[in-house]
Amino acid sequence: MLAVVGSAASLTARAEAVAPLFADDFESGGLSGWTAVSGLAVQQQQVYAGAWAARGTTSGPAAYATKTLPATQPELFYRTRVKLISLGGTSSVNFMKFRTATGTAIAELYVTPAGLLGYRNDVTATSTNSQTTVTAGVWHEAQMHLRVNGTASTVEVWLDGTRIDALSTATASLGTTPVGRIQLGENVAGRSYDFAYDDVAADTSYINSTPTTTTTTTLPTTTTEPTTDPVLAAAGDIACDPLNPNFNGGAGSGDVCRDRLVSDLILNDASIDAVAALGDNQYYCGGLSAFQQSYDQSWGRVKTITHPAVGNHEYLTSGGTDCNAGNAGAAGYFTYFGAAAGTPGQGWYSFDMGAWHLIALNSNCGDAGGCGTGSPQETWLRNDLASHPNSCVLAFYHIPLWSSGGRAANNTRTLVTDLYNAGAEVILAGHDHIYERFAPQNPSGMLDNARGIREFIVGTGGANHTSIATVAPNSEVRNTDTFGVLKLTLHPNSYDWRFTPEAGKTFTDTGSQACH
Ligand SMILES: [Ca+2]
Repeated sequence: MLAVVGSAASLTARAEAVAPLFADDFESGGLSGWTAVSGLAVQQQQVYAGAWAARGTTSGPAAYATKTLPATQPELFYRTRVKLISLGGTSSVNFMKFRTATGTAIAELYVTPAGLLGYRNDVTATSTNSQTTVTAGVWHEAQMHLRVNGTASTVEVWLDGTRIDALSTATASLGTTPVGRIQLGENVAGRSYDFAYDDVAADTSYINSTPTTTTTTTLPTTTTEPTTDPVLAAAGDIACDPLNPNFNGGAGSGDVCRDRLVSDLILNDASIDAVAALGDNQYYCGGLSAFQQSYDQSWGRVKTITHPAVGNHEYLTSGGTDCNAGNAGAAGYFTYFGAAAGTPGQGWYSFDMGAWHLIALNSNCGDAGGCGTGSPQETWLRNDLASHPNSCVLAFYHIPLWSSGGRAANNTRTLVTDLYNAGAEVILAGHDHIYERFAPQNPSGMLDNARGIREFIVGTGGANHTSIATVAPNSEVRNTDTFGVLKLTLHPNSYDWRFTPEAGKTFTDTGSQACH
């Protein structure tokens, strides 16, 4: 079955990756693609691909070229193949550099005399060396990503497809002037080296080492071809209280208490690597005995790969099985999930899957000690984001900031702002027992296809369904009658989503989108 592309934004992102802002493989036999050239030359002796490559060979004069981009870019990825034929002297040699439209240096990648890869922030005049060696005599692929955003600017560096964490940060100070020019080679005279360059490209998204040669025709297969990238399955609002009249020994009845049916989906799908339980995992109050009698018999069968978030029901202390003062602080939840739920009592923690960073948050803000600026959770989140500059970030928690189901709440807006500022891609929530997909939005709920976060509500874990109250702005897809899980395939620089319905239902929702 062909997948449906989810939005115009994903089309745009893919198209840009195919037709970059700028590319030069030097097969023209010259440097006519460049705006200004000083000392750099094309030649045929040291070539990565084709018949020509650029080369800077010098024992003194500078050897570089600059390209003025068609438009300034607050965010830019810049890739080159580079070969160190020789490197002499005692100074580092810069080989790729970002400048503003007026020529002011922003940041650059260099090789030290010892052959280590480093990056210089030209705005703050600070240099950082990695322990990564750029081996001489072989072609490498270097890529650098800048997002100019004041003190929350992003720098990411990859060598041969591996991100160099020592040179990557989400809290760089790169000023506020966007990138207007890129430079290939070293502009400072008095240095001695011989570097070759090929396959130069600049774009607004990660530049793959094997560029796709077709555009939209490749999109349908993106979500269906075999992949080894990790798959997360998520839903919330899951297991009925054992006292529920529809519990039926865990099998449920009609359209209620069908958490076993949903967990069968996960058990029978070998592609799923991890599960996110999005809160209200156990009704009516998440008492430990309720977890053991109900959740543990259904979703508990995949507990070893489950990452839970805590919901509002888990904090209740009356109204259901094992609900009493002893359940204060969501005691049953934290006891049942143990270390998988993070530090007992907090409800927030993070982990990595593949290239992605995933963050569980506690949207029961009163119980969490607040969700506002400077609260323990918000402080932790900002620090966690700063120390994990992954290009792709997902957060999940229970109570949504946006919903058409009537249960949205503003309490997480500061947390969402932190996520947005860090360039996060996806939020998963529950609370309304519906499925809903939103277009990418900024924290104010405005459409933002460039930097926005896409929220999914997946309150379809089996407990029961609720209805649509008022369709919210930027809501793209809604369903109120199908249990199931949202599967997210976490590619290194993009994700695919697919809602997988309970047996006997047909509703689905699929798409793909690049990370910011
Ligand atoms: Ca070439």
